[in-house]
Amino acid sequence: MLRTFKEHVVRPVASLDGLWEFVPGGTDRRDWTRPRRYTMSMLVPGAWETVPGLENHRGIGWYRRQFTTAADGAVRLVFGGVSHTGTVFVDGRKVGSHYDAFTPWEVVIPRLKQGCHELVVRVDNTFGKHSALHLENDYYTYGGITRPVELQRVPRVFIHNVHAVPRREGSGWVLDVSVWVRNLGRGHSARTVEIEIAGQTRNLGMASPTAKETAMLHATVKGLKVKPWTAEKPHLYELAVRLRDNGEVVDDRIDRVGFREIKVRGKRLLLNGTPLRLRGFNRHEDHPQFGCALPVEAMITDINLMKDMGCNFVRTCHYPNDMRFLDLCDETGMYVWEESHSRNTPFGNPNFKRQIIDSTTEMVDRHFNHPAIIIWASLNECDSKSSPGRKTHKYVLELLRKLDGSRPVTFASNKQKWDRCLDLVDIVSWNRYDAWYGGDVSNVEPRSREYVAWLHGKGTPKSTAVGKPIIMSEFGAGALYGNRQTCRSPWSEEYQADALDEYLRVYLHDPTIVGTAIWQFSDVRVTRNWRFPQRPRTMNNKGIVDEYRRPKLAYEVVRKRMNEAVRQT
Ligand code: ADA
Repeated sequence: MLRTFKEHVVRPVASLDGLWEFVPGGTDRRDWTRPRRYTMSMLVPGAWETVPGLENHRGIGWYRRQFTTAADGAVRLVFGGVSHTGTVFVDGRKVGSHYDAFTPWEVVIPRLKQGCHELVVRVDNTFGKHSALHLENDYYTYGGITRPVELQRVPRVFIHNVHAVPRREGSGWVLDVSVWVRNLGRGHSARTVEIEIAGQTRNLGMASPTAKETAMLHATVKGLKVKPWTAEKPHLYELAVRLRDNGEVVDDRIDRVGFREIKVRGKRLLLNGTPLRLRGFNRHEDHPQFGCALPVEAMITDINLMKDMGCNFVRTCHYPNDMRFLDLCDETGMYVWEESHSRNTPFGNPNFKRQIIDSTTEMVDRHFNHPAIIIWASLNECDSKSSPGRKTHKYVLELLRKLDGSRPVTFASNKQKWDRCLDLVDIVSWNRYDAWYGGDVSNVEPRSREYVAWLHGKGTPKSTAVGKPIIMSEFGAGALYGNRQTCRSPWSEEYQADALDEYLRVYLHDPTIVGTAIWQFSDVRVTRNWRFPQRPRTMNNKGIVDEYRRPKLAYEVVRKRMNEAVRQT
């Protein structure tokens, strides 16, 4: 299942998860020779690196399975994520493809005969000029159909997507609802759009998309008697959208709404009008037993561990996450900073602009309704120093605001006082390693004071961000699990604990720092030969837990500091 709940009651949906036939292809992405034999089976969702012999396979993989349709008509195949490029063939005919592992995508086949069909997916996780976002990096690009797959039967006119924006109005709440209705037919069609939420059913009016077009219907639902959504009390309401044709319900889409409003006011972040302070982690989707394809059982373990340490916040570094993880954040109450796929990404690749726009658009379009997402971001540690770099930051941040004006936007910067883009964001976010790269624990406080004063100082050339809230979006230190040293030297668990203790002592009690995101939750695999050859174990070892989620000494330090901060709010 794509979600932790059923998105459809009326629309027939079948999960295509399970064992598919599989055969690894070569490493040459230009080779499109269809395999004659499939020699293995591969779990979907899953990463092929978890299969012995394929741990380092950077190339092509071919997947195949059958599916059956109960009647002639249109089908919609939905992929939660394919890493990193998927090309889909049905009965030998190419029907769609998609680049980037981290956003859901779909293939709609307007007419398919009733009966059994062959589905083949060619997966490519190679690096090169074709891939501007997936590249040698300080995390690993796995290979496979790494998130769930669904087969849906849709009528000629069906619900393509639904967005819902909760807004406070007076003492109550209203809901701005947008419904996109797609028409696969050759003629004009009109359908009634009805919604049901919090015990109220409303007719939103008629959507009448012309042939092969999509029409959007917008309405505001007022007078809702609901409880607000917060991390402490995550009240969720089911939103059912139904399409009626002459009174008969012909399609539906179910999502959830959390009534919460996130605003920036001066140096503060406000949730439902109350100052909000974020305490949490950067978390990669990575696990030695699952690659990036963590099952929900592993996802909820990560959330429970973060909550156990007193955290209420997670940054999906550096890409959009699995919708089921976001659902769990909605349900358990975790604030999320979600960002489109980029980490120190060079802008010079000719494919970059198209690919970052797609990743950003798909992220917002598909993850729009998650109340847990309170911040949109992109372009982690990219070029925010040069004029061309500023142009890129400008169009990406403006795109985020155009797609969704209801959430603040930011990017995580490591350009310190050379940054030329701080005027473009709602929140200033800094990645700082004052106790690690070129420094030690004693650097943390003086550097933090210096930068906060610089940002809010008068007259500094870059003080265009005066008066904006600050999130310390990354800070940390490396420690090898089990490396215990009374001399407390770097890479020991003791040093990491000392560093985190000082970071949190300084950051959690600075009123202008509204959020902290430790780098990082767990140790993760990185790409071999990445430019930091000194990554021990070819892993990023700054996790507070190791890759198997075994706590390092810093775990207790984080828990103590975070809970101290909770007591003081
Ligand atoms: C950067 C980057 C992270 C990670 C971190 C580190 O801040 O954003 O992805 O590489 O450095 O561990 O050095």
